[in-house]
Amino acid sequence: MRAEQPKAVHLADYRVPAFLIDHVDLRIELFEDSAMVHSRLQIHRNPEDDSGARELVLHGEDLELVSLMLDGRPVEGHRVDEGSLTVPGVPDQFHLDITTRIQPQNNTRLEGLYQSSGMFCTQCEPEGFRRITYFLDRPDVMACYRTRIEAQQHTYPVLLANGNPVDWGELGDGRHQVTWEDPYPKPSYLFAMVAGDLVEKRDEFVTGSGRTIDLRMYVEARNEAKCDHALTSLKKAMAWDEEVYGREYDLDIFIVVAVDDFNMGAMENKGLNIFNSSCVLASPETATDAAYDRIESIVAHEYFHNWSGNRVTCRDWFQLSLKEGFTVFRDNQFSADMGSATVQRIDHVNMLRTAQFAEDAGPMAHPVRPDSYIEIANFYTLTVYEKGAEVVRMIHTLLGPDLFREGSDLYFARYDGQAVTTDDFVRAMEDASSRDLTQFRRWYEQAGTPELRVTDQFDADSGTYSLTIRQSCPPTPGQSNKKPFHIPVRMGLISTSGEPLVLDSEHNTEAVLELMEGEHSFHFRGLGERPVPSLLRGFSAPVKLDYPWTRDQLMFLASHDPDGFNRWDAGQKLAVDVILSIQQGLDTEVDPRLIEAYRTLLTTPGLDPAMVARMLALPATAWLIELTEEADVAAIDRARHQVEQTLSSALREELLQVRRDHHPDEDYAFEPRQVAARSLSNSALTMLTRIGDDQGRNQAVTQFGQATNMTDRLAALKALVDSPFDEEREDVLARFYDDWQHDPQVVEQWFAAQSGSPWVGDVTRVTQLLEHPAFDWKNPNKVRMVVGVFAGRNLAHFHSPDGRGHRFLGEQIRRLDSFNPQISAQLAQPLTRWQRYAPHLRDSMAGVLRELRDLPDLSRDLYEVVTKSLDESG
Ligand code: B3K
Ligand code: ZN
Repeated sequence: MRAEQPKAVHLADYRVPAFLIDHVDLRIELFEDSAMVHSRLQIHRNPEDDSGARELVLHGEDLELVSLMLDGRPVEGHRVDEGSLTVPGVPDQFHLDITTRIQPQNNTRLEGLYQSSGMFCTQCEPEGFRRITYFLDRPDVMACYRTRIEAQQHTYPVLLANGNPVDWGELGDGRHQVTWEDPYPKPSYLFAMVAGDLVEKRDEFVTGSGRTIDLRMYVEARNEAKCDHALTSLKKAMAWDEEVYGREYDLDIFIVVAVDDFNMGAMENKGLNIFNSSCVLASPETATDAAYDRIESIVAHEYFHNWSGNRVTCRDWFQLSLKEGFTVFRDNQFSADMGSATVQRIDHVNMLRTAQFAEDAGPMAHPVRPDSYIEIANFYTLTVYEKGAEVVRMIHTLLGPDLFREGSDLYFARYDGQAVTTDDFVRAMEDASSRDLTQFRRWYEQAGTPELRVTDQFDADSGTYSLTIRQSCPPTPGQSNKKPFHIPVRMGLISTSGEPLVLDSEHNTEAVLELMEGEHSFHFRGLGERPVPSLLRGFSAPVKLDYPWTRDQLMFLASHDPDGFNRWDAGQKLAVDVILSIQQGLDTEVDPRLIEAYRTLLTTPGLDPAMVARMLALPATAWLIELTEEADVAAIDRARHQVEQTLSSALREELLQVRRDHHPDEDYAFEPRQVAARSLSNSALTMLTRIGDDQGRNQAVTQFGQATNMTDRLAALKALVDSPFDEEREDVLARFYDDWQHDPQVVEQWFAAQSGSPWVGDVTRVTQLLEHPAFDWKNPNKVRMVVGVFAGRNLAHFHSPDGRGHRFLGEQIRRLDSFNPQISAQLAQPLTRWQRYAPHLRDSMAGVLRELRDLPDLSRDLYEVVTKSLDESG
């Protein structure tokens, strides 16, 4: 057990800062064994603070204080504690000169300034700047930065920081300097610098007002051919943000840097976005369609932060969703506009429902705007990001696109250059639309996924159809009673012949019902027959919806609902029902209606192949677990497997036909038509190899050998790995590694193909992967691809009844916690929902959590996850 229990920080304790910093002048000297950071701060007392503080308290962690001067004179009586530097008796306005020594070379936490593949880079959000120098490291302290970087010219020819370069030159001794100035005030978490031997790729973008922006990407020389897609995505995002939100870029230069060792996907530092290599580098030979898609949306996400996050930022970290929820919503809208909006929505909701709902029902559940935290790094969660985005989407649904745009214009105009709250965002939306969102604010305050129970009645005499909707929300930690939410339910009614029915006197066939109370009834008149309801179209609210559709009705909706998302959802509901009925012993065979529904899907001409591929995919095991009490993972997995095998065998001919009809043999392009065809064709291939089909095997082997792009090559590899063809499996795995061992992003995929494999990814195989020469404990991507994928996606092996999978994860978390606590805390996430599982799994998961809790040197990050999961932190 840790000697000292870390303390929680509470939103209710927020106070304005006692001091503000107007200007920061940094001189950073980089050496091989350390870095010297000279910081000159221009500080004044905050007129809004009434605490009368006489001391200045700056944040700082793991710093060596070398010198401290106030207005040019050495400071006396200052105190250095763990986490802070206190300067007593300061005047109302002064300069502070601070020199600290840090050791980026030994920084394994990857927070602050660190080294990755021989280059220096930074990650300051949320609290990394305090690991570079002493500072008021909180987002409501916004300053203008001038940054001078000095280093050996030969080893570090490229020196970058935020803003525009204003001065550069040689310093003697083979050293040089570049000075950057950022004219926009920003919080310290947006500070960034990079130094390295990098190649530059240039492009440009002309803004709506006619300014030419210099776009630059800096990567290691070996990655030079992998920059085009990110630059293209960036230009699309810049044009889109002007068109849809009226937001133009504000500096003359926009820089993107790729770094191999990075704790998350990317970071929106002002003018200098830093990316995890796997989220920015792509070429057709090395990256899949899924990676192209992810890169496009992450590049856009980070770019969009320039307004939603940087120009208008968060007052404190409880407001994180102010920038993240809004920016995820914006990148979702962008992706929808770049390809198929329905497919994009399906993929997004699938993830939300599987993973965010689980978080919201577990011991770490927290509101979109949390009330307290022990370690803020643990709150970059699906709730803050994805549910936060759904909350913004609901505002968009309630206001409609035009008023929403007026609201966002008002928000940016009113709060430009300020650090504000989610409440300010909602107020701007209210003021622009004259709508009252008082009750709607509960979405930010109450955790948990609301549940809607829907019943209906049809009165044939009057032709009136009535829907009654009751809402409730289960208790979550610290919140036992929930008040009703304001919920928009988009819906329609369909006649038995498949026609959309008119709902009102204005002849609308779709409506948004607004729920405000615990129970509501809605009446639709003038109907000749009982309709089939299509509810929660496009997933208009992040809720669970319960309506007793029959299997026949679901089949009907899967082919007739005018809403594409609901067609997919009806198919999923049908498949869930079939799988869980088998698992619970209510059925022994697969319902032939499911097979026929799939056959129709595969043989109906003119359907979007991407949509067909989504509809063919059975509900994920994780989602089935979510829908089951006391989940017996092995039993769920067996039932799912039975359904998968039955469908694939029954549809063999149709699947082979799909392979003939849908495989593009033109040069690779990342464009919706080709992506859709590849996704359907490769889904068919996987289904064929899973049942041990010889033709499937031959096609997979040929495709593996002849593919000219990574989408097809990796699909063939995975199809063979997850198949009964032992010989081919090991052969293609060995060949793939031989061919691609020089490319870390491809090797990551090779690891994941095994650690995530339901066929071979058991603890023995995953342990071997950890010992593989290409595995590197210090590289978060490798750790995530082996340990994270095993525990997060390979559920049958992770939850093996003997508890080996759980113990394996515990060991790796323990090992990682000593040098990268953000990653160890992230990896612990699959253990947190132990209470949902069958008793034997529950005990073994809780056992691992207890062992972690009892470690003497547990990090604060992991401490919070483990104690909250065991419900002990109070
Ligand atoms: N804002 C960063 C996330 C930082 C996470 C720090 N642990 C990336 C993003 O959401 O755009
Ligand atoms: Zn973000």
